[in-house]
Amino acid sequence: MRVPESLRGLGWELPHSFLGLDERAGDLDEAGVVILPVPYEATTSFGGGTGAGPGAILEASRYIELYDQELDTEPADVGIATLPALALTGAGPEAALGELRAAYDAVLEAAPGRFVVVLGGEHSISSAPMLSWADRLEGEGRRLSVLQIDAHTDLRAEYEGSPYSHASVMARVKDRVDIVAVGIRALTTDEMRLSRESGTIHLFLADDINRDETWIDDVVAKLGDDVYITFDVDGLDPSLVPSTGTPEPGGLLWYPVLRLLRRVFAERSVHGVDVVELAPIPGLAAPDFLVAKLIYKMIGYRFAGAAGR
Ligand SMILES: [Mn+2]
Repeated sequence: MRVPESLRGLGWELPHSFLGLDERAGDLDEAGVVILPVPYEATTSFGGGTGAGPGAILEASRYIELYDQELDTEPADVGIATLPALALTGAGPEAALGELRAAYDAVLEAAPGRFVVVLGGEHSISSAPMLSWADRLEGEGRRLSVLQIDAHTDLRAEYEGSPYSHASVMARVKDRVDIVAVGIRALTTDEMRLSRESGTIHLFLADDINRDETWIDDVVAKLGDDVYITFDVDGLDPSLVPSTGTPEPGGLLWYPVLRLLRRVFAERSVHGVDVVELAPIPGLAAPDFLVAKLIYKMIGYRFAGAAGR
Protein backbone atom coordinates (compact mmCIF):
# COMPACT_ATOMS: atom_id res chain seq x y z
CA MET A 1 0.00 0.00 0.00
CA ARG A 2 0.97 3.64 -0.36
CA VAL A 3 2.25 5.05 2.95
CA PRO A 4 -0.05 7.93 4.02
CA GLU A 5 1.53 11.38 4.24
CA SER A 6 1.18 11.44 8.04
CA LEU A 7 3.27 8.26 8.37
CA ARG A 8 5.95 9.13 5.80
CA GLY A 9 8.56 10.26 8.33
CA LEU A 10 8.78 6.94 10.15
CA GLY A 11 11.55 4.40 9.68
CA TRP A 12 10.15 2.33 6.84
CA GLU A 13 12.41 0.07 4.82
CA LEU A 14 12.84 1.00 1.18
CA PRO A 15 10.08 -0.55 -0.95
CA HIS A 16 10.95 -3.71 -2.89
CA SER A 17 10.80 -1.91 -6.21
CA PHE A 18 13.72 -1.31 -8.58
CA LEU A 19 16.17 0.98 -6.73
CA GLY A 20 13.79 1.02 -3.76
CA LEU A 21 12.10 4.08 -5.22
CA ASP A 22 8.97 5.12 -3.37
CA GLU A 23 5.55 4.90 -5.00
CA ARG A 24 5.50 8.53 -6.01
CA ALA A 25 8.78 8.30 -7.96
CA GLY A 26 7.64 5.14 -9.67
CA ASP A 27 4.01 5.68 -10.72
CA LEU A 28 3.31 4.13 -14.11
CA ASP A 29 1.76 7.25 -15.65
CA GLU A 30 4.78 9.41 -14.78
CA ALA A 31 7.62 6.98 -15.29
CA GLY A 32 9.99 6.91 -18.25
CA VAL A 33 10.93 3.32 -17.49
CA VAL A 34 8.81 0.29 -16.64
CA ILE A 35 10.36 -2.76 -14.98
CA LEU A 36 8.51 -5.99 -15.78
CA PRO A 37 9.69 -8.96 -13.67
CA VAL A 38 9.07 -12.36 -15.29
CA PRO A 39 10.32 -15.09 -12.93
CA TYR A 40 9.66 -17.85 -15.44
CA GLU A 41 11.73 -21.04 -15.29
CA ALA A 42 10.78 -24.22 -17.10
CA THR A 43 13.58 -25.47 -19.33
CA THR A 44 16.91 -24.46 -17.75
CA SER A 45 19.19 -27.39 -18.52
CA PHE A 46 22.16 -27.46 -16.14
CA GLY A 47 21.89 -25.35 -12.98
CA GLY A 48 18.39 -24.11 -12.16
CA GLY A 49 17.27 -21.09 -10.20
CA THR A 50 16.46 -18.41 -12.77
CA GLY A 51 12.97 -18.14 -11.30
CA ALA A 52 14.58 -16.32 -8.37
CA GLY A 53 16.42 -13.89 -10.66
CA PRO A 54 13.98 -10.97 -10.75
CA GLY A 55 13.52 -10.94 -6.98
CA ALA A 56 17.28 -10.96 -6.41
CA ILE A 57 17.80 -8.13 -8.92
CA LEU A 58 15.13 -5.99 -7.27
CA GLU A 59 16.47 -6.70 -3.78
CA ALA A 60 20.05 -5.82 -4.78
CA SER A 61 18.92 -2.73 -6.70
CA ARG A 62 17.74 -1.12 -3.46
CA TYR A 63 21.38 -0.57 -2.48
CA ILE A 64 22.48 1.16 -5.70
CA GLU A 65 23.54 4.80 -5.49
CA LEU A 66 21.12 6.86 -7.57
CA TYR A 67 23.91 9.22 -8.69
CA ASP A 68 25.84 7.95 -11.73
CA GLN A 69 29.32 9.48 -11.76
CA GLU A 70 29.99 8.53 -15.40
CA LEU A 71 26.91 10.41 -16.58
CA ASP A 72 26.99 13.02 -13.79
CA THR A 73 23.26 12.70 -13.27
CA GLU A 74 20.66 10.68 -11.38
CA PRO A 75 19.06 8.52 -14.10
CA ALA A 76 16.28 7.56 -11.67
CA ASP A 77 14.88 11.07 -12.21
CA VAL A 78 13.14 9.79 -15.36
CA GLY A 79 10.86 7.75 -13.07
CA ILE A 80 11.15 3.98 -12.87
CA ALA A 81 7.93 2.07 -12.23
CA THR A 82 8.20 -1.53 -11.09
CA LEU A 83 5.28 -3.79 -11.95
CA PRO A 84 4.48 -6.85 -9.80
CA ALA A 85 6.06 -10.07 -11.00
CA LEU A 86 4.18 -11.64 -13.89
CA ALA A 87 2.92 -15.15 -13.20
CA LEU A 88 2.84 -17.22 -16.38
CA THR A 89 0.39 -20.01 -15.75
CA GLY A 90 0.01 -21.49 -19.22
CA ALA A 91 0.17 -25.23 -19.66
CA GLY A 92 3.56 -25.56 -21.32
CA PRO A 93 6.05 -23.03 -22.68
CA GLU A 94 4.12 -22.12 -25.82
CA ALA A 95 1.06 -21.06 -23.83
CA ALA A 96 3.22 -19.28 -21.26
CA LEU A 97 5.00 -17.32 -24.01
CA GLY A 98 1.61 -16.40 -25.46
CA GLU A 99 0.63 -14.99 -22.07
CA LEU A 100 3.86 -13.04 -21.86
CA ARG A 101 3.38 -11.60 -25.34
CA ALA A 102 -0.13 -10.44 -24.39
CA ALA A 103 1.17 -8.93 -21.15
CA TYR A 104 4.10 -7.19 -22.86
CA ASP A 105 1.85 -5.70 -25.53
CA ALA A 106 -0.62 -4.58 -22.85
CA VAL A 107 2.15 -2.86 -20.88
CA LEU A 108 3.34 -1.02 -24.02
CA GLU A 109 -0.24 0.05 -24.64
CA ALA A 110 -0.80 1.17 -21.03
CA ALA A 111 2.49 3.06 -20.98
CA PRO A 112 3.15 4.14 -24.57
CA GLY A 113 6.67 5.25 -25.41
CA ARG A 114 8.09 4.00 -22.13
CA PHE A 115 11.32 2.03 -21.96
CA VAL A 116 10.29 -1.43 -20.79
CA VAL A 117 12.92 -3.60 -19.08
CA VAL A 118 12.01 -7.28 -18.72
CA LEU A 119 13.72 -9.17 -15.88
CA GLY A 120 14.01 -12.95 -16.35
CA GLY A 121 13.71 -15.73 -15.75
CA GLU A 122 15.12 -18.07 -18.32
CA HIS A 123 16.13 -16.91 -21.78
CA SER A 124 13.16 -18.48 -23.55
CA ILE A 125 10.99 -15.53 -22.42
CA SER A 126 12.88 -13.12 -24.68
CA SER A 127 11.16 -14.26 -27.87
CA ALA A 128 7.91 -12.59 -26.78
CA PRO A 129 9.24 -9.01 -26.51
CA MET A 130 11.53 -9.50 -29.54
CA LEU A 131 8.63 -10.61 -31.75
CA SER A 132 6.44 -7.83 -30.36
CA TRP A 133 8.97 -5.25 -31.55
CA ALA A 134 9.57 -7.07 -34.82
CA ASP A 135 5.81 -6.90 -35.54
CA ARG A 136 5.53 -3.28 -34.48
CA LEU A 137 8.42 -2.16 -36.70
CA GLU A 138 7.48 -4.36 -39.63
CA GLY A 139 4.19 -2.46 -39.81
CA GLU A 140 6.31 0.63 -40.53
CA GLY A 141 8.50 -1.17 -43.05
CA ARG A 142 11.44 -1.45 -40.66
CA ARG A 143 13.36 -4.47 -39.46
CA LEU A 144 14.51 -5.05 -35.91
CA SER A 145 18.14 -5.70 -35.02
CA VAL A 146 18.65 -7.74 -31.88
CA LEU A 147 21.84 -7.20 -29.91
CA GLN A 148 22.26 -10.49 -28.08
CA ILE A 149 24.84 -10.57 -25.29
CA ASP A 150 25.35 -14.26 -24.58
CA ALA A 151 27.85 -17.09 -24.29
CA HIS A 152 25.57 -19.20 -26.51
CA THR A 153 23.95 -18.62 -29.87
CA ASP A 154 20.68 -20.28 -28.73
CA LEU A 155 19.99 -21.23 -32.36
CA ARG A 156 19.07 -24.89 -31.88
CA ALA A 157 15.84 -25.68 -33.68
CA GLU A 158 14.82 -27.47 -30.51
CA TYR A 159 16.49 -28.64 -27.34
CA GLU A 160 15.56 -31.56 -25.09
CA GLY A 161 12.42 -31.97 -27.16
CA SER A 162 11.22 -28.37 -26.87
CA PRO A 163 11.35 -25.68 -29.56
CA TYR A 164 10.65 -23.18 -26.73
CA SER A 165 13.76 -24.02 -24.72
CA HIS A 166 16.17 -21.32 -23.50
CA ALA A 167 18.64 -22.92 -25.95
CA SER A 168 16.31 -22.23 -28.89
CA VAL A 169 15.21 -18.67 -28.21
CA MET A 170 17.08 -17.09 -31.13
CA ALA A 171 15.93 -19.84 -33.50
CA ARG A 172 12.37 -18.66 -32.73
CA VAL A 173 13.12 -15.15 -34.01
CA LYS A 174 15.94 -15.55 -36.55
CA ASP A 175 13.71 -15.30 -39.61
CA ARG A 176 12.13 -12.07 -38.37
CA VAL A 177 15.09 -10.07 -37.08
CA ASP A 178 18.78 -9.43 -37.70
CA ILE A 179 20.92 -10.86 -34.92
CA VAL A 180 24.20 -9.44 -33.66
CA ALA A 181 25.43 -11.83 -30.99
CA VAL A 182 28.34 -10.76 -28.77
CA GLY A 183 30.41 -12.84 -26.35
CA ILE A 184 29.66 -16.18 -27.99
CA ARG A 185 31.97 -18.98 -26.85
CA ALA A 186 29.88 -22.17 -26.69
CA LEU A 187 28.02 -23.34 -29.79
CA THR A 188 27.45 -26.37 -31.95
CA THR A 189 28.91 -27.03 -35.38
CA ASP A 190 25.41 -26.64 -36.81
CA GLU A 191 24.90 -23.30 -35.09
CA MET A 192 28.19 -22.02 -36.52
CA ARG A 193 27.26 -23.21 -40.01
CA LEU A 194 23.79 -21.67 -39.76
CA SER A 195 25.26 -18.34 -38.66
CA ARG A 196 27.83 -18.27 -41.46
CA GLU A 197 25.28 -19.12 -44.13
CA SER A 198 22.46 -16.90 -42.91
CA GLY A 199 23.63 -13.41 -43.87
CA THR A 200 21.48 -12.00 -41.04
CA ILE A 201 23.26 -13.51 -38.04
CA HIS A 202 26.54 -11.88 -37.05
CA LEU A 203 28.61 -13.55 -34.35
CA PHE A 204 31.22 -11.70 -32.34
CA LEU A 205 33.07 -14.54 -30.66
CA ALA A 206 34.57 -13.93 -27.24
CA ASP A 207 37.83 -15.19 -28.74
CA ASP A 208 37.90 -12.34 -31.25
CA ILE A 209 36.85 -9.66 -28.78
CA ASN A 210 39.90 -10.48 -26.72
CA ARG A 211 42.22 -10.10 -29.71
CA ASP A 212 40.84 -7.03 -31.30
CA GLU A 213 40.51 -3.39 -30.20
CA THR A 214 37.94 -2.37 -32.79
CA TRP A 215 35.18 -4.86 -31.98
CA ILE A 216 32.83 -2.27 -30.51
CA ASP A 217 32.88 -0.25 -33.75
CA ASP A 218 32.21 -3.45 -35.68
CA VAL A 219 29.27 -4.46 -33.47
CA VAL A 220 27.64 -1.04 -33.77
CA ALA A 221 28.15 -1.08 -37.54
CA LYS A 222 26.27 -4.37 -37.86
CA LEU A 223 23.21 -3.05 -36.00
CA GLY A 224 20.35 -1.43 -37.88
CA ASP A 225 18.64 1.73 -36.63
CA ASP A 226 16.07 -0.10 -34.49
CA VAL A 227 17.52 -2.26 -31.74
CA TYR A 228 16.31 -4.58 -29.03
CA ILE A 229 18.84 -5.85 -26.48
CA THR A 230 18.54 -9.33 -25.02
CA PHE A 231 21.17 -9.66 -22.31
CA ASP A 232 21.89 -13.18 -21.08
CA VAL A 233 24.09 -12.65 -18.02
CA ASP A 234 26.18 -15.70 -18.98
CA GLY A 235 27.66 -13.44 -21.68
CA LEU A 236 29.59 -11.88 -18.80
CA ASP A 237 32.59 -13.64 -17.38
CA PRO A 238 31.71 -16.16 -14.66
CA SER A 239 34.27 -14.48 -12.38
CA LEU A 240 31.75 -11.62 -12.33
CA VAL A 241 28.52 -13.64 -12.54
CA PRO A 242 28.95 -17.27 -11.49
CA SER A 243 25.22 -17.24 -10.69
CA THR A 244 23.91 -18.64 -13.94
CA GLY A 245 22.92 -22.02 -15.27
CA THR A 246 25.76 -22.59 -17.75
CA PRO A 247 28.79 -20.47 -16.73
CA GLU A 248 31.32 -20.40 -19.58
CA PRO A 249 34.86 -19.08 -19.06
CA GLY A 250 36.18 -16.18 -21.09
CA GLY A 251 33.22 -13.83 -20.98
CA LEU A 252 32.78 -10.08 -21.21
CA LEU A 253 34.05 -7.82 -18.47
CA TRP A 254 32.36 -4.85 -16.83
CA TYR A 255 33.96 -1.85 -18.52
CA PRO A 256 34.11 -3.27 -22.06
CA VAL A 257 30.43 -4.19 -21.91
CA LEU A 258 29.54 -0.74 -20.59
CA ARG A 259 31.53 0.88 -23.41
CA LEU A 260 29.61 -1.23 -25.93
CA LEU A 261 26.22 -0.46 -24.39
CA ARG A 262 26.89 3.26 -24.15
CA ARG A 263 27.77 3.39 -27.85
CA VAL A 264 24.70 1.38 -28.86
CA PHE A 265 22.30 3.54 -26.83
CA ALA A 266 23.94 6.72 -28.14
CA GLU A 267 23.94 5.73 -31.80
CA ARG A 268 20.82 3.58 -32.24
CA SER A 269 17.16 3.61 -31.13
CA VAL A 270 16.95 0.98 -28.43
CA HIS A 271 13.28 0.09 -28.05
CA GLY A 272 13.46 -2.47 -25.28
CA VAL A 273 15.72 -4.64 -23.15
CA ASP A 274 15.58 -7.89 -21.28
CA VAL A 275 18.10 -9.27 -18.80
CA VAL A 276 17.82 -13.01 -18.25
CA GLU A 277 19.39 -16.14 -16.76
CA LEU A 278 20.53 -14.81 -13.38
CA ALA A 279 20.24 -17.79 -11.02
CA PRO A 280 21.12 -16.28 -7.64
CA ILE A 281 23.44 -18.17 -5.31
CA PRO A 282 22.28 -17.69 -1.71
CA GLY A 283 24.79 -15.63 0.25
CA LEU A 284 26.59 -14.36 -2.87
CA ALA A 285 25.35 -10.81 -3.32
CA ALA A 286 27.91 -9.42 -5.77
CA PRO A 287 26.48 -10.92 -8.99
CA ASP A 288 22.95 -9.83 -8.10
CA PHE A 289 24.24 -6.34 -7.41
CA LEU A 290 26.22 -6.30 -10.66
CA VAL A 291 23.19 -7.26 -12.73
CA ALA A 292 21.00 -4.67 -10.98
CA LYS A 293 23.64 -2.02 -11.61
CA LEU A 294 24.02 -3.09 -15.24
CA ILE A 295 20.30 -2.44 -15.70
CA TYR A 296 20.61 0.97 -14.05
CA LYS A 297 23.56 1.79 -16.34
CA MET A 298 21.45 0.90 -19.40
CA ILE A 299 18.64 3.13 -18.15
CA GLY A 300 21.17 5.92 -17.71
CA TYR A 301 22.54 5.45 -21.23
CA ARG A 302 19.03 5.27 -22.68
CA PHE A 303 18.09 8.67 -21.27
CA ALA A 304 21.51 10.35 -21.34
CA GLY A 305 20.67 12.04 -24.63
CA ALA A 306 17.34 13.29 -23.31
CA ALA A 307 19.16 14.92 -20.40
CA GLY A 308 21.28 16.90 -22.86
CA ARG A 309 24.52 14.99 -22.54
MN1 LIG B 1 23.36 -18.21 -22.69
